[in-house]
Amino acid sequence: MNSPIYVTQPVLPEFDEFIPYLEQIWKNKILTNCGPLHQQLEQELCAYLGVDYISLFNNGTIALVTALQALGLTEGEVITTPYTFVATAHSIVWNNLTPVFVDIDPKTSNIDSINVEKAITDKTVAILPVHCYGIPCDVEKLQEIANLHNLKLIYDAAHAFGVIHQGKSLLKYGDLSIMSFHATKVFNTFEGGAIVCHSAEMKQRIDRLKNFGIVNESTIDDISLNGKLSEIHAALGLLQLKSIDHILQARQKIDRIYRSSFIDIEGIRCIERIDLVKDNYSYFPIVISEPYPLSRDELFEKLKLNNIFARKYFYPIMTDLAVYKKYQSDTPEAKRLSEQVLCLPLYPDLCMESVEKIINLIKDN
Ligand code: T4K
Repeated sequence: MNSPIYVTQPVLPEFDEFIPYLEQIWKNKILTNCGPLHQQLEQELCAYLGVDYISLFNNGTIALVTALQALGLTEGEVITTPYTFVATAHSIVWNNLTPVFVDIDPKTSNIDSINVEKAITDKTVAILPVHCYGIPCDVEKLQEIANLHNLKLIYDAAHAFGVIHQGKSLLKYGDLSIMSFHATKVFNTFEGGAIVCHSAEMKQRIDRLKNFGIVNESTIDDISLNGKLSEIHAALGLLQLKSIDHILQARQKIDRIYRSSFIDIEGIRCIERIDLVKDNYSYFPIVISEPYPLSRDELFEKLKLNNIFARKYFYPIMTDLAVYKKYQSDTPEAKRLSEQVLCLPLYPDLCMESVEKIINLIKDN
């Protein structure tokens, strides 16, 4: 039997390249608490991504929780999308805020700004959209709405590493953006994440919040978490950054092959990527509907029988999860998309033979 093909597989640097970093850590015995490798990675990421300030985190979820705290959001409603990974919604509830789920635009899979505007009440304090699959939200319109209603705008940019939109980093929009460097992401540090912000004052606030709220040895200003990224993880990030452009090129090649192969299949829609200066091809979602002869779940099972493990990112929508039932709202577009979507394997080491096998299984019905 062929070996299994998963939705993704992390890229790793050459093992030997990691050893000098380990030697450095073993020699100077600085393992964490924003040491030299952590600082170097923050600087190199700012330069690579074209942003002013980055604060590294141990994962994207804690970065999200901290981002809301950094903006002083302690009560009220946060408008967000039901079509996302649970971490987005969890971060709102962890801050004792109320998530208000509004419907998406099925063309992009992102929150629809018209629905955002309709959902604003006198309790609304922030908007938390997701650049789903790395596809930019309607950033101009969302900023306009946030400005008009005096709301904070935080982007969950967990999928948006390196995306350039209208000539600048997508991470520059909004008050804050959070990233994930999880093993399954375009850029990984095993586990990891970051907040991108736009001022030295905000960076200092976030740096304190991710370190228990410590100001100095005798002053603690906030009741916050430990969100620091260790030196080993930062070292890995420095190495990964060296090959990021090759990683993105390899992803683009597979994205193009899939896209051109499915163009003539009725009932298969590839979610279009906006014409970006730089894309990151972070997922390959297809949307399955009639007259394609199989339902999404049937295609999922067929691929699985052939040892191909596509994923239903993002099914179910948040409001269909028992833990979010009390935040129920009517989001038919998100529900429909979640029942039709399938993310196909996409990662740099996916060989052409496997890509062809996946395409043929989808074509032959
Ligand atoms: N916001 C959004 C919009 C997000 O999508 C996420 C995370 C976050 C926030 C939170 O960021 P983090 O706190 O995670 O930094 C995965 C990831 O765990 C999660 O990071 C990600 N989104 C989500 C979309 O997907 P699972 O449960 O689907 O992962 P898992 O373990 O099933 O992995 C998928 C496939 O990847 C496996 O079948 C095999 C492969 N894999 C996975 C891992 C972990 C490997 O080859 N090696 C590995 O080490 O959640």
